Amino acid sequence: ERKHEEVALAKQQVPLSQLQNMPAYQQPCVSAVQRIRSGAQPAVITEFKRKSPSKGWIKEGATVAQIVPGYCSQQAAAISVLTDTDFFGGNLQDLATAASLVDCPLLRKDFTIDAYQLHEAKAYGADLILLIAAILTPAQVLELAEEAKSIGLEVLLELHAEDELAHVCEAVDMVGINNRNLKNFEVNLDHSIRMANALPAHKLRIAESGIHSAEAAVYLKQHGFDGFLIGEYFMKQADPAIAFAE
Ligand code: IGP
Repeated sequence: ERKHEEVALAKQQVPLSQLQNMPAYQQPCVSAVQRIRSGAQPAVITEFKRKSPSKGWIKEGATVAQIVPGYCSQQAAAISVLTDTDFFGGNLQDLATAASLVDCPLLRKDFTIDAYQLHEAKAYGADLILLIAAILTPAQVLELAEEAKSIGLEVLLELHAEDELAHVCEAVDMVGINNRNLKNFEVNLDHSIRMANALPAHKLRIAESGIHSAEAAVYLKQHGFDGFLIGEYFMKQADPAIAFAE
């Protein structure tokens, strides 16, 4: 409780009790897991991303209203919205805007290190949150995942290195394997396939990053991935939703 308040204060954000009174906090989440399990495979989680550390600006000045409704009407399994400002040029208002425009499950994409951010995600309209193994201990993943589940959020755990497999726990709904090594930005699909093969059979497997062709998606699907998270390839097109439809 104390910790929440400290984080809120440090970031000059609203107190937890105020987040809990926001309308979206009271609403049930839409399940991305159910959508992926019941929908046509493979599922695509499309991402709204203005810029990235590896590519710089992809679509400077792009608005959620221009892009997110199209992703939704083209049957995205879920839509990822970056809320990190420094590296990705996003913010919480982007998430709130997306939530007001579509009923597709929304992933809050950020560097989650504190439970406060989970409550914030829920209050601004997220259905699903990201935990990144590279910046958390297995104990932190367990604690944050259980807290997220307790407020109805689903959890996507992102892995990259082999030694992060120990971060996978029951409270995690889906495992994302990041094809991109965040230290050198290299993309290696075969490394991701080896990682996916080492996961418990019942977890949904999502391949993330650097997917720029239908061939890459087919290859990953043939090797056991249930879905893909794709941002830059769509965002760099004149119309991201039309690129996704094709
Ligand atoms: C999307 P790409 O290469 O299709 O734009 O990648 C997504 O996987 C990438 O944005 C991402 C990310 C992250 C962003 C993967 N893990 C963690 C922020 C934080």
